[in-house]
Amino acid sequence: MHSNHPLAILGAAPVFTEPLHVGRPNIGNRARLLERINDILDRCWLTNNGPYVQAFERRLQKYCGVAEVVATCNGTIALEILMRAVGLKGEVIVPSFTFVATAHALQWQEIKPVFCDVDPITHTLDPARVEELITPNTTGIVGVHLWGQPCDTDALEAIAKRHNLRMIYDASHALGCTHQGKRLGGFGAAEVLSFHATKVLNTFEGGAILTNDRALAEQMRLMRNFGFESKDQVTFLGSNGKMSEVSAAMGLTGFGSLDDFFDANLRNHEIYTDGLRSHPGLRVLQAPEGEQSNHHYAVIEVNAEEAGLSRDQLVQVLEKENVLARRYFYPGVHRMEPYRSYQPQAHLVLPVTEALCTSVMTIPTGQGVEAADAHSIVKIILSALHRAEEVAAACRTQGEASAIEE
Ligand code: T4K
Repeated sequence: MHSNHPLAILGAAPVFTEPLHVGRPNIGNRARLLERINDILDRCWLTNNGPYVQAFERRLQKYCGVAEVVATCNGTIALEILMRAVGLKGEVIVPSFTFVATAHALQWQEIKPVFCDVDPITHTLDPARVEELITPNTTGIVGVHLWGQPCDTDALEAIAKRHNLRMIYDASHALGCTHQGKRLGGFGAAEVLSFHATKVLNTFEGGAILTNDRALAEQMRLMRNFGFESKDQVTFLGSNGKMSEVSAAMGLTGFGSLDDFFDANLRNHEIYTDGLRSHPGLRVLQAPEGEQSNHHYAVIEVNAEEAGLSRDQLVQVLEKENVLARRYFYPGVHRMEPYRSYQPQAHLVLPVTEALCTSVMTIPTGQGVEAADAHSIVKIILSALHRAEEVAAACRTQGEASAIEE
């Protein structure tokens, strides 16, 4: 059946007439959102720790089971504020297999990100490699729960304790994911979430810092608002990291549909897993046994030799069908500027990261992807692999043609 499925890369019409995105925003109950926005306009209170931001913080605090939540205008500023508040300086150990913001938040404050390799199964920091990178200048470790996969918190926190380092997490992908039976958010000194439009729950732009340390939260609240302790009184170096009321209204509205978002992701994840698992050379990333996941990223590892086509060729095939698969997080942060220039040798200690950067793709999921769409995506991938030689030749000629057009 799959072998007969026509393919756009071989000249057929694309399966999808409209592009199917990775990261299409989940929109909750629109009427409820507009009601909230009207209320905000009626109150004429648009930002600066208004009632919607406070309600969103309370909602998040309860949901994640943490003592304190500091909502922010995005995840990157949340990381910057947290890194400064816990006193990171000098060198900080961080994965390179992450979105560039994790490292930029350090470098922006002239802290050197020291790139560490990840575990090939979970794609999170490999504790055995972390310890090798500690120097007298190291002040902390930033773990990333990539794709919502929890870091090995026990091992990382033991290392941090042994070497007197601060341990924080970038949990941007991880809302609703559990670790050791608890929702992520309360591990280490603090954790950061992102509510960017592309995240499972979005506030248009937004983020939050979650912690059980009340004094740290107090300090970060000041830092989020220019350091204002009270009117006219600035007691701290601060920035502007405030979340707006409209963003918080979007977040509260999203919370009302969070289970629907999770259900759509889970359904798509199961279709991808069932459809692709038996093909050699393909691995659909799975959440840890017994834990909950938001399944917000459908992550496929492609072993080109076993599968018959490379990750890049499959991305090309899918793009032709209007399925905009992404090569997250290619080429690896260590191969992006300024890190590539500052640390040209970084790749030498990152063999797993380097391999993942050429083998991982994410395919569309979320509420915008129906079950039938997910089944079609499976069929496209399997058909392409079935006709690998023909497809590889078409990828080559079409790749060359588009290079000439550019
Ligand atoms: N740490 C980690 C581990 C992160 O993944 C991120 C963000 C951060 C920190 C920083 O958090 P924030 O400061 O962003 O809160 C996207 C997002 O912009 C970024 O937030 C996210 N990670 C990253 C994984 O993905 P791009 O460069 O891929 O975005 P873009 O514009 O290509 O959009 C992705 C897809 O989504 C496109 O196919 C179009 C679609 N899309 C996008 C937007 C914004 C829509 O359909 N509608 C939209 O409104 O980075």
